Amino acid sequence: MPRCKTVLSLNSGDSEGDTLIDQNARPQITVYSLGGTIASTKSGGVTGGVTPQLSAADLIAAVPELRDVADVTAVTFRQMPSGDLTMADLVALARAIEQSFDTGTDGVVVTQGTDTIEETAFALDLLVRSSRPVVVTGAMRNSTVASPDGSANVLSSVRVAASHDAMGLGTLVVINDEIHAARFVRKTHTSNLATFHSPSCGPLGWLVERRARVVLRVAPLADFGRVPEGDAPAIALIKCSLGDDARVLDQLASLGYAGLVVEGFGGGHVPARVVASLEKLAARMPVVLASRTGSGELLNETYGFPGSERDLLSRGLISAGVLDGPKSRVLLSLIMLTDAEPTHARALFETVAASMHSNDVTQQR
Ligand code: DAS
Repeated sequence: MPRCKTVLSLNSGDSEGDTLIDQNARPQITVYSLGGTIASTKSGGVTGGVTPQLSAADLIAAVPELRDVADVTAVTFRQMPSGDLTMADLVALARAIEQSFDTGTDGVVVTQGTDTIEETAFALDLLVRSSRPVVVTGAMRNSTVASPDGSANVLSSVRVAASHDAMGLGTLVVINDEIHAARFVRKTHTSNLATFHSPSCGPLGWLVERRARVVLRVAPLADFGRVPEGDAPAIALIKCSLGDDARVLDQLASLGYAGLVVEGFGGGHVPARVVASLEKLAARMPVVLASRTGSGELLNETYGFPGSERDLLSRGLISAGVLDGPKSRVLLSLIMLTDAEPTHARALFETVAASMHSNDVTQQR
């Protein structure tokens, strides 16, 4: 029996049309596990400490309440600390997710290490074209300590992935009973359960009793073409700090980097002494200017001193808009994997970055 019904979409660029979860059918959810703390347990190795070992089936078996929510299919896709994931892993995962949607999955949950969720979730947001829910989750406490949070996060995530209200929100991060948009969420604490925040706008919703509540909706992301499988070109991410002359900038091209994201001070400022290096680099590769503050939109037209946002943008740097440095790097990596021509990369980056805060329905997928 088909679990989803296909309906004509008024504003989707997706030739297959949008799909709606059939609210009368039992939801079909696929859980992909990638490793991380949520999958970690004692290794018995010589170094001690926990390592990722639990499979997707193990994670699902630990949550009997899932039987009341959905039919769940478990897929162990990778088994590693999240810092070892690559862009190629994420492109492959996005393909697998799209295939599972094609064969009747209503929603997807990805479990992984929390360290890089803010990047992986945003990559999936850019890569997966379906409007069906994709939810990324993890855990801050592994299964060997008191009150591990993995099971509760899996249950909440499956509830969100099975929710009609989560359709069309892009990839979400569900953790600690909150629902966050991939484009805004950040890990903000090394160990606290409430580590995930969306500093620019707050969460889109929350879990209460057995329900997923979505109270805010994000603008649809602009499409930048189909990303091919393979390794993304090397993109450097450099944070400005007081007194540093950033001499490493002059070595980037010879080291083989194809692009750069620079996290400037405040609204998008760098020391005057590094301006010439950035201008030179921007003439040969895409150079994105983000803010190291981690919240808010890059300024555009306020300051006029050498190294100010006006100065840098006039010298060919690309504004990150509302994206922080790591997310800008994800976007630039995927764009360069799709179309490595620097002028195209610039236009594509600006289009996608602008769509984060646009309500122009013509940009919808
Ligand atoms: N083990 C780390 C990781 O894989 C941390 C975590 O999962 O929370 O990201």
